[in-house]
Amino acid sequence: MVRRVPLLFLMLVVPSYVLAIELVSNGGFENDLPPAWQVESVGAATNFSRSTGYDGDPDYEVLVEKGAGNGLAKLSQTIVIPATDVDFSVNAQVQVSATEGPWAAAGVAVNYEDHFGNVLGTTMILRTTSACPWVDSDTFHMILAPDESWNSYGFNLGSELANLAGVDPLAIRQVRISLFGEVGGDC
Ligand SMILES: [Ca+2]
Repeated sequence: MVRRVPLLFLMLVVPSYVLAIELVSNGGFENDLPPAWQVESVGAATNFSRSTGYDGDPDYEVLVEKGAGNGLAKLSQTIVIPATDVDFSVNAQVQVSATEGPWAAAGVAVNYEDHFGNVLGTTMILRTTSACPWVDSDTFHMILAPDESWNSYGFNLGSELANLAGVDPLAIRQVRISLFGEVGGDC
């Protein structure tokens, strides 16, 4: 069972500016992961690697991977946003598999947080195996990656919040962007 999330680059930009301001630090992973990216590992068989070879271009990508056994691999960054009218975009290749019994999920998560860092809601771009118990709610919205190829994903945070009726947009002060692979179900 391997959950892989290679990422080419990740951007959060203020669209109303003539020259978009990129809010993500080291969003192209051209530099070492810390200090901009926080590494979190729970359980066995986690892997975080930078390489130029995960796709065909000469630039770096990052791989976040969680193998067999309950737990998660997560690479995240908290970003203060000036408003919710912010465009989020990411190039990612998301792969999941599981043997009978356990479940797996992998992808990119955006947590909407208040100024204390409390999580008000979450949007995920992800793939899951069939036994994954996660379901949409008024504070949790899943966007399913259509296949396991490199794809570009993106949304405007303000528009996406229409899918999260339980989140007060005016309370959002920061977002935490995570690349994650997670395994559950006691495999
Ligand atoms: Ca490359």
